[in-house]
Amino acid sequence: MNAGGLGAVITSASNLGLTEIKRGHTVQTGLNGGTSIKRYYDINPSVNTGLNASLVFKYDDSELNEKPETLLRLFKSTNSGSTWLYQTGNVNILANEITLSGINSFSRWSSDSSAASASVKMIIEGFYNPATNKLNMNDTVRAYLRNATFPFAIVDSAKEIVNLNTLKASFKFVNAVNGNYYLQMKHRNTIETWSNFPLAYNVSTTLNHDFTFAANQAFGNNQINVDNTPVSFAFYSGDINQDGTIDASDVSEVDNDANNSLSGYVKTDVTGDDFVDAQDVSIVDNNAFNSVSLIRP
Ligand SMILES: [Ca+2]
Ligand SMILES: [Ca+2]
Ligand SMILES: [Ca+2]
Ligand SMILES: [Ca+2]
Repeated sequence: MNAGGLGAVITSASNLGLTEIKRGHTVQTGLNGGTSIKRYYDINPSVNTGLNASLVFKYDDSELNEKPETLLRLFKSTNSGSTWLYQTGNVNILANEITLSGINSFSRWSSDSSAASASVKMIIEGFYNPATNKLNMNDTVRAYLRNATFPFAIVDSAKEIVNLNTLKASFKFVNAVNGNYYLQMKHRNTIETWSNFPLAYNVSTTLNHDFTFAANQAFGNNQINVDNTPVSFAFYSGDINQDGTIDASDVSEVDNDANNSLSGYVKTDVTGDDFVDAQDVSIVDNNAFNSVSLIRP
């Protein structure tokens, strides 16, 4: 049901009865401490319990209110916007819609991405251009929150894009409670890298960690100096098979792909130019020569 084409599409096996949907464009406040995009819906079904419904919340790019679109999630308020509850949801930034299922009741719904759980600044060695201080491409990175004590169990994880200009990725964690956690970072062809210490994490604020300004921002100082203006350190590139060490087996994979002039989005492209050649081999070779390996608590 997309009543009146308003852009709140509800599907439910239950009969919601007569349902009133109103769309508003006033920015809502207090969503996990932040503000909303410029759209909300008041959804009031006659029957409003045990619905097990799904909602497709549509929006327009002009309504983003400067929120990073990939982090949009749904929030609901049962008191007309005084307080808000986080509801998760999956955003499709091309279709401009956020989808959530398993909804048992409706009320006022809106969306916010201001609640970044962690903003992490990092450099991927091979992708970095010291002349421009930028990465050669945006790429996917994964962040994990891990317990501060042995066996350092994974508490939460999130996947995001590191921006080639800002060198930052903003992650949204949904499971972790307040506490101190190691931040563990993974990328398709770098050595897994951990934060120097367990970091204080609070669900209502954004954890900021900058790996780049000193080697010792990473556990075991496990970073390489890639620039002196500004002084910058990066995650080591070249763990192609992601086994925690850069060695002859990684070199051999890159070597093979370089011989075949492989192109496109491939893990053996450690420079991020979508091409595998001698430049990629040289970086991996160098790190293999230095026996670069994962260092973790
Ligand atoms: Ca969009
Ligand atoms: Ca520079
Ligand atoms: Ca390896
Ligand atoms: Ca390359």
